[in-house]
Amino acid sequence: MNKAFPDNFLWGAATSAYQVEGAAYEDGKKASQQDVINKENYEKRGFATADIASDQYHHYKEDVALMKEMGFTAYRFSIAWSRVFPDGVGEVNEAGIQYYRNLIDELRANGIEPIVTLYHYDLPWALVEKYNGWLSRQVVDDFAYYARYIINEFKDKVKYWTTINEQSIIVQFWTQKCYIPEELRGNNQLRYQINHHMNLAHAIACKLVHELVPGGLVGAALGYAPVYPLTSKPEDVMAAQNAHDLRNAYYLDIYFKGMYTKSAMIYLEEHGLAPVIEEGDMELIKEGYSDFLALNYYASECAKACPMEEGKEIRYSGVNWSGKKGDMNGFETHPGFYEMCKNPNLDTTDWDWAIDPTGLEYIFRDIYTRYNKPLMITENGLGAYDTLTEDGHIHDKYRIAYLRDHIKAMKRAMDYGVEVLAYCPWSAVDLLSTSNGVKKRYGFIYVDRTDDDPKECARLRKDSFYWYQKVIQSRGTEL
Ligand code: BGP
Repeated sequence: MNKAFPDNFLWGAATSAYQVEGAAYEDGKKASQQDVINKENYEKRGFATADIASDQYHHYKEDVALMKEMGFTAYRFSIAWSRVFPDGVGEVNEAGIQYYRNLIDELRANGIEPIVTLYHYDLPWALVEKYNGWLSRQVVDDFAYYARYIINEFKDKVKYWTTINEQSIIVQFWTQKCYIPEELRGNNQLRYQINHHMNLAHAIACKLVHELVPGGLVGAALGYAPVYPLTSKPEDVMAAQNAHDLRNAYYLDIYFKGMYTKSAMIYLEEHGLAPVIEEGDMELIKEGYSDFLALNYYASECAKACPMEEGKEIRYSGVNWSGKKGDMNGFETHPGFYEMCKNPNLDTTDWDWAIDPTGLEYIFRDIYTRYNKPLMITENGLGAYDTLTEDGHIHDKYRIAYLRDHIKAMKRAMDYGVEVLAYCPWSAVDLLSTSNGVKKRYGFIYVDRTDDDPKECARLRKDSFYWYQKVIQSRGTEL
């Protein structure tokens, strides 16, 4: 028998607006950049669009009832900026904001704490058309306008706020997470410029929560992977340190120290990649301090030394588009600094993500020791192909095994003193993957649709649904 989790520990799961809601053009909502990007993905690769996704817009009551049945005490979701402000700024769309009022009221009526993310990749398309979205500094003011409205609207109903989802992943996979015009895609400095604009937006949102929400708590939701050295050779260990500085510390130091990690910034400056920072920016970033850090943890990473060599160039992470193990097309490389590589010690998912529960314990211990702030999990999960049996079951024992091992790892970190507020794995219901359509599934609740055919999006309980229900009921003693 495992030791019980604290009484007030929040158990739930996560989703994001464009991946789950659908109703992309309904009740006054206009396109977000994800509606456009996913339409292109559909045309190019046959993955579902975001038009219907899991249709949570029409199924939210049913979904909340299922969450309640599982015993959730929290639900982490995001607000679609373009549902509330279809043009990014200006007039509020009454029907759009009403949807979130209804959802939040429904959650609270069922004893489920809303954990709201302000921004999860889905910038209003109007702002991309107007000024290329996050590439322009103007977006910071427009985000402030949107964030102030939302935070003010829900200040009495939402205690936990996360600002921007996964800045680190946006830098790596910028054309998937942001709409970047073809002609700018060769300019890698813009990745870090976008990130700088997001740092400002994040800081503004933190300040707004502190100003407007009585007792409110705020932090970023960071996509985070520990970086292990491929071998114990000192040059590989140093490369892993370099990778950690540029991929992890570069974000954490902003959130908790209000500064850019020096080594990473010097590397970026030397390669013409550093963002332009204006007067007053760093002061603003310092003022927008975080109360906690939300972590999205799926996998660990591995790095090795990368000596400067003729013809070796800077490149960023590849993607496994096919869902066949081994199809990952390339690793991030910074000659003279580090090169990411496969960890030979770990098994992977079908999409080549290393499965590593110990990595979760490791990052919790490491981050807590460095920054001493409470942590929460806002994503963690296994993307897998599920099979719906003829009699309507989904036997996802692989998902149960993954989640069980990660919950155990989280508990070990807590037993060593790490303060953890919540566990919200990815995802509550099956949804549209950011890069692999709907056949890569994560949910406790199965959504009956395919990439080609949305059908009725009927909901079915997977085996993991019943398993998680028991975990919550027993406060983690029955895993
Ligand atoms: C995170 C994102 C989520 C999510 C998840 C799984 O990076 O915050 O939006 O989708 O990863 O990734 P994918 O959908 O690519 O499998």
